[in-house]
Amino acid sequence: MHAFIGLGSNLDHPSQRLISALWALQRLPGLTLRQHSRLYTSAPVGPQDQPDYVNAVAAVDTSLAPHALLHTLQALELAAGRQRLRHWGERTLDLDILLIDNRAIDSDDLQVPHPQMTRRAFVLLPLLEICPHALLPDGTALSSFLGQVTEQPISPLAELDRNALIE
Ligand code: PH2
Ligand code: MG
Ligand code: MG
Repeated sequence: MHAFIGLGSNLDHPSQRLISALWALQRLPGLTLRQHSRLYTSAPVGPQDQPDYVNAVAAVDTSLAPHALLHTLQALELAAGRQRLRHWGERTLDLDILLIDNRAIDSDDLQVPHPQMTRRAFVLLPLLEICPHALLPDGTALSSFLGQVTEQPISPLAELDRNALIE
């Protein structure tokens, strides 16, 4: 199974959080980190009285079933001291499953593709950086949504080269 995972943080050294999370993904049994985007910084979507975010997207191969992958990512969020302070609010680490192969999953705790992904520059830009021709399960090119997120400012951070952490 091939999956894309969105990473985000805006608390407690966000860039370091994301780099640590990429290392943690790399070490997970049953999962291989194939690619990761650069780190991007962007203004918060949602409440504006919170710090800017750092975001990235990782491409992984995994033998974990979708819900096992979800629970594994939730365990990594908890290990990073994750607290959900408020909806769309600040967090130390957010790991979202964006795409899994060309599957559509709609269960109570897991929706794939991620329902918000086509509306968020901080997901689309890093994902398209590592996979410019990525498609939704219905065949729509993700690049076709770029025009709708141009008002969301986002810029790559210089410190981390693409795939710097791939072994
Ligand atoms: N995550 C949120 C709410 N708002 N804004 C940006 N720029 N990046 C995020 O990752 C983000 C957000 C809650 O998950
Ligand atoms: Mg999340
Ligand atoms: Mg999220």
